[in-house]
Amino acid sequence: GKVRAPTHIISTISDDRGEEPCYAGVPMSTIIEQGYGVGDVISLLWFKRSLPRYCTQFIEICIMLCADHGPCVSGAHNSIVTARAGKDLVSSLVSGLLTIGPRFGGAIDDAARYFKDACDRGLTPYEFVEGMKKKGIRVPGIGHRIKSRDNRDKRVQLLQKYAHTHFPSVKYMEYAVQVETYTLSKANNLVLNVDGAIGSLFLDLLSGSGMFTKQEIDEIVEIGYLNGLFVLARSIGLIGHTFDQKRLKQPLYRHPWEDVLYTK
Ligand code: Q5B
Repeated sequence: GKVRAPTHIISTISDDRGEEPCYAGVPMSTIIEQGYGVGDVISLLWFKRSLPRYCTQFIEICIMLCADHGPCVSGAHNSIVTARAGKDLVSSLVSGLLTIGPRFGGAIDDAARYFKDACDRGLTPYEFVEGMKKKGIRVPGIGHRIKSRDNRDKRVQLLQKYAHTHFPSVKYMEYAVQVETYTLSKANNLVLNVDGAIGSLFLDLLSGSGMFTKQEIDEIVEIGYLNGLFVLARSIGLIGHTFDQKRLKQPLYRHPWEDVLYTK
């Protein structure tokens, strides 16, 4: 019989060996001719399946809403400083990307993990938030530096409005809103932020679409796919900031002495 040489890599998402590349078995000509969008491509390459249009549109909305949030946020600041140090596009981009983490943009997976666990276990917002406090963990997806009860994040409102109109269920998002109601009773800026909105709504997408088994949802949440949405989206803005600095021929950045507290 045939002897199969051992392979060093297993790959299940794409194949470039035939006449045309395929994403999760779908040929490139179908993707282009059938008018697939970026949301469809993400569905194929990340989730290995075609998702209904309302889901792929939700993914695209997340990408558009998170593409940039001005020059002052951690990621853009790093990219700007790096570009002004004369570094290339990739260096400026990754310097910004490396700030994405538990405090900035990278709280989506943990928000999904904690909201899912708390909601599935039937914890009241009080039990959940106070339990987190006892463990010394800030609730991922809650809190913002500039957004507050009186200055709501429009992105969160847009995501919620879309889900209310198109999702069959918004159980997890409603739980996150109940958590927000409780945290807002503690401090004005403890709003449901964009990470928390995406984390909770993606749980609703996964469980309400009927496209994923319970086991698959648990695996997605455990592995942590969702910060990928912010990383992908914000790359668009970070690249923009890099080009902007180069176009403006900005000099080397040096932080002003007056803005540093020198102390012993
Ligand atoms: N406290 C975001 O903190 C921030 C609490 C909390 C319980 C919380 C903080 C936080 C969880 C991580 C998260 C995503 C660091 C944020 C994003 C994208 C972005 C960014 C942009 C974009 C802000 C003051 C008091 C303290 C704290 C308590 C704060 N957060 N308690 N749960 N979650 N959130 N990140 O304002 O008693 O005085 O010690 O870590 O979801 O990144 O636009 O900038 O698109 O680019 O600096 O929108 O909330 O507040 O650290 O001075 O805390 O509130 O324990 O209490 P702040 P702090 P106490 S969206």
